[in-house]
Amino acid sequence: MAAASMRKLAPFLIPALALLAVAAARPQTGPAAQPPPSRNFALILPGDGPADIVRKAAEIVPSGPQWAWQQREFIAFAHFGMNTFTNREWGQGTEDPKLFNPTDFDARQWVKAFKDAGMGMLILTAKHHDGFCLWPSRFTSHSVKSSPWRGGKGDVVGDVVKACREFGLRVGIYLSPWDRHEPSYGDSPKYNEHFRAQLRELLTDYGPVDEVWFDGANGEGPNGKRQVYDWPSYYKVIRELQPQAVIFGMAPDIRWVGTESGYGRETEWSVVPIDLRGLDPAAGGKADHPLDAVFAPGDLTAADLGSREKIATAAGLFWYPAETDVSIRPGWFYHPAEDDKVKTPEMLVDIYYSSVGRNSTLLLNVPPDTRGRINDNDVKSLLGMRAILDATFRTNLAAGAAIKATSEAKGHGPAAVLDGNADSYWTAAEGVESAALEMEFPSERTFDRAFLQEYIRAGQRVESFVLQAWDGKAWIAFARGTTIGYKRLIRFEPVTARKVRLTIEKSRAIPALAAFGLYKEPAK
Ligand code: FUL
Repeated sequence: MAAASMRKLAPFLIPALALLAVAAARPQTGPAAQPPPSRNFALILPGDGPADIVRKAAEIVPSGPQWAWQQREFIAFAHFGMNTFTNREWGQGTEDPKLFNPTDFDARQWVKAFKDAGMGMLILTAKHHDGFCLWPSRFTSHSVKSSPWRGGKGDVVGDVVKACREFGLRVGIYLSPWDRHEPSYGDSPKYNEHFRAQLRELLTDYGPVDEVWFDGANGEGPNGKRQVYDWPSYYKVIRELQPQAVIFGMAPDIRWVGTESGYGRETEWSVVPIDLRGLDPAAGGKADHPLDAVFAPGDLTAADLGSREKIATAAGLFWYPAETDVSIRPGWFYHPAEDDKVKTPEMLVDIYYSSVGRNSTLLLNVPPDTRGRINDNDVKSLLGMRAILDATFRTNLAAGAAIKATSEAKGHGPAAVLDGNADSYWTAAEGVESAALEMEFPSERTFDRAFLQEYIRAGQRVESFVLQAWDGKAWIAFARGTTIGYKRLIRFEPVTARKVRLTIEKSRAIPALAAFGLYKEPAK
């Protein structure tokens, strides 16, 4: 839909950039002598050849907030608002606030279901495109305070935040820039001011907010209102008030995966091109958020965003990991006619493997109904999904194996991938980019799922790998893959073996793996 295509963001394949003072000032002693700076971006200089660019890509690491976000893995999305009561997906902005009247609102019921499903955060649509606010904003009357719900004294954002704190979920806020109600929309400076004020309100009054979701959707059409969003000024408010938060979408922290299907790419790079030509050389790229000033949206729907070919002509590179948003139902908002179209536990598990298992996070939308509760069908599917995942990943069948590596760096032996500690990692010796890990179990094991994890705080590096089992005479390949990143999950037909070998065939730098696992999904 138009909404989705508007969210497209960016690799910017703009060739070579002018020499920046900051970059020129970098020591020329080479990578071995000088540890690379830990940054989530890199400048490509005119003299950089393909090998320099690949090395630079491999040295880029997530920022602190990006790393925290990545570990959240599975996030709940709740589309709730005026559309819930008008049975629509996009409201006009002219709806009477009196229509908003949940009959049995219970945020605890939603959050408990999300918690039980294993989600660690909830992102709520505080304001969707119709402009109706789920909190009693001081900057508009088009909100819960003009509704009959709780006599105009209710606050959905407040209740949801309270329930999240009680159940230990983090909080995220979706605030639609496109606002079809707000009269100042289209008068750019005035609306920017209004939008910042609303952001400020939400990020001040409700405690910690860990993700702000900026949708690029806009359905104004050629004759509609023209609003020029002042994105950098929005980022500034967020950085100031919630420095630990990441910004999704129209911002340089977290990118849209490129579809709303729940399926990410087989090959998913967290490092992609960015045009850094506008970076302030005086700030030396050392300002807290140097990318905020230069980021511009582009197309994120391409099949390949970060391969060697894609980065070869980049003017800069940055860590820009993917979030996969999808709804448990066909629509984003609740519609009674979709009660029997809720995705089954098996469909959700397939989506999990295809998003979380492909170096992305999964943002699963579960929309509350007109009661202000999550329908039983959705709760059942969520719990069914959790039960399958828990049963599958309960026991790592590779744990306890005797493990050796064809190459290892001092202090980073291969046992690190089986120790259950994501902070320890195996890495090959300097200069060795292809290496293998061989595991021998005390007895034969049968498995049909594999889990691999790179130590991404050293960068994303692996480009291809293969898994083989020893059949008594030869090594037989049973699975292969391209990128790993934060998490790679692979499904295959059951394999029974005592010895398994993981070979990293191609990598952008020495491979660094934090974890490896083999699992068996129980029969139904
Ligand atoms: C789109 C919006 O237009 C939809 O209504 C929904 O909020 C989805 C997550 O993003 O761009």
